[in-house]
Amino acid sequence: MADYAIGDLQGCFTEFKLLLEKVNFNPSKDILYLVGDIVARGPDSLACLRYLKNLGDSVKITLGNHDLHLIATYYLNKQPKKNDLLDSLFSASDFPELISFLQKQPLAIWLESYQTLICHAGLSPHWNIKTALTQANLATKKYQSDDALYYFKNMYGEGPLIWSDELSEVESFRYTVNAFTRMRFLTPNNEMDFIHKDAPHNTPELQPWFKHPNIQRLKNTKIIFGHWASLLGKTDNENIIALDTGCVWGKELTLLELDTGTITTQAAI
Ligand SMILES: [Mn+2]
Repeated sequence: MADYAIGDLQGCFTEFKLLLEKVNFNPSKDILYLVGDIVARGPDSLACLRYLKNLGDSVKITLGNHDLHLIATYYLNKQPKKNDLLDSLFSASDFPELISFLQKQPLAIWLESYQTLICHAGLSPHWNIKTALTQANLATKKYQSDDALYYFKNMYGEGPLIWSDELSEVESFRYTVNAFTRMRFLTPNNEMDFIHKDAPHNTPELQPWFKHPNIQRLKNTKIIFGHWASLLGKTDNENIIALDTGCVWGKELTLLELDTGTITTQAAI
């Protein structure tokens, strides 16, 4: 019985299967957590989604920006971007079922026994774990509700860039989605920055969200996230675990065994 977390798949199905074989993943006893961005840019997003859906209760996913964008594209009846390589998914006979499977997944997962938060991009430094889970749960219910179309229509846009208890329902939805799925850097005013994607040493004018003092002082809490391939797994904090190591960009796919902290990787093919 083992619990694993794995970084952004982005359609890298071959590497995903090889990595699971390396750790002898057994879906009848093991649990696999995915930090999101299952789809887009890589060669086989369709196979990734079908495989995960068939694993049933042994897989848990926190949605990434690409996953939410896929669901929104479906809801808004739009065509996928060519460079996302999603044409075969959109023409698949089981496309609606795969969208529905993805839509059932939350923005954040709290693992009490590991005192660990799992999410795609990170934890807003304006929130403690309890507030973050409350906001994640509220936003998740909105994109799963009968009003999902309304929320997908209003999901896009960068503001508000800073959290406030005074935000409207739609504003707090957008802030929550952006913080959990798109955040990387913060400005000196603690606003989220959505322009820069490079490694922190190339972006000294901005602060990575996990370097904020409110995050650094979370001593007995771990945060597992993906989304930021240019970190290459480096956060300088053993409790802040970056699992996106850029498989889709020709680097590698990373898997963490939660109990032991053991890292296993599979190079991009
Ligand atoms: Mn992402």
